[in-house]
Amino acid sequence: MTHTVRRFPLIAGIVALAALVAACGQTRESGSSATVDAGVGPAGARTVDIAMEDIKFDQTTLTVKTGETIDFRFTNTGQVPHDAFIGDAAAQMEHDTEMAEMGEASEHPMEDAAVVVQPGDSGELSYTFTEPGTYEVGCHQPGHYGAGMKIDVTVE
Ligand SMILES: [Cu+2]
Repeated sequence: MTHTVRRFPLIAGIVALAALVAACGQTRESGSSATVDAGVGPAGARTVDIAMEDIKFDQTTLTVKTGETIDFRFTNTGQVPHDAFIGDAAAQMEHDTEMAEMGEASEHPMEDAAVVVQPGDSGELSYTFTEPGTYEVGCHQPGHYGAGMKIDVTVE
């Protein structure tokens, strides 16, 4: 009869162990699912300093990642006004034609992707390159783009 008495603690122990294993399994699952979203974060804008000289930018190429935002900081170290217009080659040609037709006395048209910088001054232009491809930063003061005042931007 003494055997019957010993069985109860043994069964209770197995039940307690099974409950403990189940509890551990649940904790591990919820912990791993919480780490899945942790890798996604906002990408910070990159600042690129560029000097405007007579008649060129001090750098001629730039490579950016698709979706990257560049904060351009232009400093005009030359003697004449310069500007920067961002767009693909077709947009550059179209913009250059518009600027030439307006003449030297006209004001630069105010556009989102353009900034005019007077001699000794500086200007900023923030631009997000949303599509892969080739773009340009061109100066469209009369004759400047034609003289090669541009930066080739590769978006990869
Ligand atoms: Cu220029």
